[in-house]
Amino acid sequence: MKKIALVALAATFMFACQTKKTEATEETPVEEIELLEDTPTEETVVVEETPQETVYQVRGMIVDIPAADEEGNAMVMVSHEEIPEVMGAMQMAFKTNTAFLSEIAKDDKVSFELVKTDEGYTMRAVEKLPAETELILKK
Ligand SMILES: [Cu+2]
Repeated sequence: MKKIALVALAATFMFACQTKKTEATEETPVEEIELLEDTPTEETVVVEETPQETVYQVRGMIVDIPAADEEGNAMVMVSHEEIPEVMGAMQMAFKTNTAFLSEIAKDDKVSFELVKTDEGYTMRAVEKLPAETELILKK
């Protein structure tokens, strides 16, 4: 009786080992396939999430910097030069993050990137121009 029990135990053990081996062999190619499939999917998502934007380099003068909201954004009033094929010289407000305007004040002459997306215009990369810079603004 003891011998039979041992053989049965050994058989169970061997079966268990075989099962594990089989599982391990099956798991490896599955993981590889998932990795291969993940890479192009992530790349596709990044391309889809990139917003369509057109960037114009614009010069103007800061007219007013109102208080920013909780995210640091504000509608900054700017008197800007003509933007060829977009709009003439005028005074208008652009949404921007005022965290980047630490060295910019009212009446400063600036150069900035005007970003046009489906959601409208935003202003970024604002740089102060020398005070003597001559701008062609709407009077
Ligand atoms: Cu405008």
